[in-house]
Amino acid sequence: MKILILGGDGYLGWPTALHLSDGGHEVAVLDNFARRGYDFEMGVDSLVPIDTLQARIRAWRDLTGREIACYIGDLTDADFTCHVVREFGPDTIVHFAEQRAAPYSMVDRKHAVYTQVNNVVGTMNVLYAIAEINPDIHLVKLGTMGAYGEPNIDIEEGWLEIEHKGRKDRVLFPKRPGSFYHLSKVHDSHNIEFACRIWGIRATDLNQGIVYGQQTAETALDDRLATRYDYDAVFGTVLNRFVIQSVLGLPLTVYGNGSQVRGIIEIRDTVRCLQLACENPADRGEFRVFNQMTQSLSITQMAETIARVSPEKVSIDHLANPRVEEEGHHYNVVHSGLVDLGLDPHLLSDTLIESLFEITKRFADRVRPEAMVPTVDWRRSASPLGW
Ligand code: NAD
Ligand code: USQ
Repeated sequence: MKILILGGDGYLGWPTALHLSDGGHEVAVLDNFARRGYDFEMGVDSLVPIDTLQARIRAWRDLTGREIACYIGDLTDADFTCHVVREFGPDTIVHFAEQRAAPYSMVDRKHAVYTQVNNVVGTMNVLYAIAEINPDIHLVKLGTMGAYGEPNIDIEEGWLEIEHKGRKDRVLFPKRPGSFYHLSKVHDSHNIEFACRIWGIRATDLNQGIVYGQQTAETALDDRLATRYDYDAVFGTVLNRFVIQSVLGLPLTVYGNGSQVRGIIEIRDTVRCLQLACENPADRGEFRVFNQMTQSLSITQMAETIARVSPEKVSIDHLANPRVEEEGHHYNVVHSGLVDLGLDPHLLSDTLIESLFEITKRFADRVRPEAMVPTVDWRRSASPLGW
């Protein structure tokens, strides 16, 4: 297949590009380097150093003989988006290219508006490019488990059968997310479902849980192929942060009482899920949804797991929660769609955590400890930046 990967310079887009290229697909990546720009804005950097996109692509070609085409530009530019889709002519478009940090979207009005415009407008331009150039293209779009929030009923895969006053219907599962970032994913999902209905395009919405880990079989081949590994309180995700805190001898920062439960997935399963979704496309007109997570843990369980595996003694701190979140809630998620397609999940294991300790130790001197401290406060419409 010809697969265009939007956001192919990011934490997940780059390893997915390598995995699909290794699987024999003809791959192109597109990125505007916004993610590298947020690092400049905040004065932080990926813990594991990453090469430029062009150098990574050269390294992959030198090691494997496989070419990856590269487009530099912004999806909010409709002409650019159409140009790339027309020129590369993909069978599948994998869309990772959004501002993806909840805290970044909650800094202030400017960051919230930027997040929603970037994400919603970029996705609209992709939908129009598909409809105008080739409605047969399969859109594989990264969404998020957090879009559902914490309903007091089980979370189904995207759709819900309801019976109301004696009548039945199948509706999109109700959403109640916890940040303006997560809301941008809800808006995207509605726009994509509508495009499937009116234009008959095919789409898969992958509601992914929190990703942890840093290496895949392909990125581990050479340091030049490494993907990013974030530790700061804005882009660093919880399990990766707990690993890094434990290596640095810092207390693990549990927000609130830690009873919030979240769906998680290891990065090797992310790239495998993307491959399965691409190779088993949705039907024309179908808006297909998978919950892309492999297990559920509370934040306290995550912290206790890392503390147990850590060779050094680590403490667990409960910070006043800077976010507005439910605690002690019901959380039972259906996530069988990708398993039915062939996913064999890697669950959180001591071996994986130990390998992350090793990666972290190699680069621990690159950490700016003050960037670990959460400064974005959900309850204030303008949080102090603190960076
Ligand atoms: P990332 O920020 O590392 O990668 C996103 C990439 O998209 C970046 O390289 C960025 O420069 C690019 N981008 C952003 N806006 C763009 C635009 N307008 N035009 C062109 N390129 C643009 O994020 P990630 O962690 O790799 O996440 C990828 C996707 O997966 C996101 O959509 C995110 O919401 C979703 N997701 C991530 C996680 C996670 O834990 N990392 C979990 C669930 C879902
Ligand atoms: N948390 C802590 N301590 C920390 C960091 C986070 O207790 O030091 C808690 C948060 O309060 C939250 C949970 O851990 O309850 C997850 O936070 P996170 O920053 O790891 O993840 P989140 O903000 O949910 O966002 C991440 C990705 C996002 C993706 C989402 C998947 O950044 O792109 O969409 O995970 S999901 O959570 O399923 O929506």
